[in-house]
Amino acid sequence: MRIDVVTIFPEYLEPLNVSLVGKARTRGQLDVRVHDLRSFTHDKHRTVDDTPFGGGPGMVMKPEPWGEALDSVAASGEELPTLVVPTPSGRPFTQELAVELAERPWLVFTPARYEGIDRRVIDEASTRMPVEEVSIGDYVLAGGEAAVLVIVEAVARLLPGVLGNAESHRDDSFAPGAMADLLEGPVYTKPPEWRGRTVPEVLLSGHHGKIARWRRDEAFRRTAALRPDLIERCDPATFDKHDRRL
Ligand code: 6GU
Repeated sequence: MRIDVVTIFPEYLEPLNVSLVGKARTRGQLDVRVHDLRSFTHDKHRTVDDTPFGGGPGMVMKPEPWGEALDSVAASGEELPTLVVPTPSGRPFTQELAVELAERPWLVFTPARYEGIDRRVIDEASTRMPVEEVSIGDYVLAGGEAAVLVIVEAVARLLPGVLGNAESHRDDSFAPGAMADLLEGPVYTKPPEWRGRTVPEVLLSGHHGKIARWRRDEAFRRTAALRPDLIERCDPATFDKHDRRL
């Protein structure tokens, strides 16, 4: 997969060199290119913002640098990229959207600062390429760069061969399957006793059926306590008799 990011803070994207995403890049599974929006300005001060028409607080990002940046980046590949516009007024970012984005060959991110980008940039881009405006949650960030890091990490780990163990995302909270829509329960490793605290017996029993049942119960209990909305949203047919007793 190819990922381009256009930003006024290229250094904010440095974490893309680290850990899972960094490794995917050095392995050639991910081609990440970060561009400085200011390199698409032509004035001495490399201006990217201006006062909003209609008044109001803050500044709005000017259309011209974004237009040039998107023309240049979009023309640099074989196919059409999907434009991902991080904004608190976007479509909520979920595992489902992460899976959708992971299926695209090429994503271009346009994280904004200030009060956002002149609307015409997104409107004009959508005449030429698919556009997803995406929010990572109901809170306001000072800029979209942190959202890009979140989205890229969630997408990259879904790419074929990026996670060490292909089974690793099977039981993820929010992954489809038997644990669908349940939060993951607790996990344990050695030693079996630590500071007087022991690992639940069943996990040491080697009884795979009982272990699966226990994990599902823990997931169910945790979800009911922390995210009752996820249980409400479930198809009742996904619950068995044992769940109903919890
Ligand atoms: Cl994607 N951007 C900004 N600036 N704030 C956000 C967001 C994105 N998602 C939630 N809050």
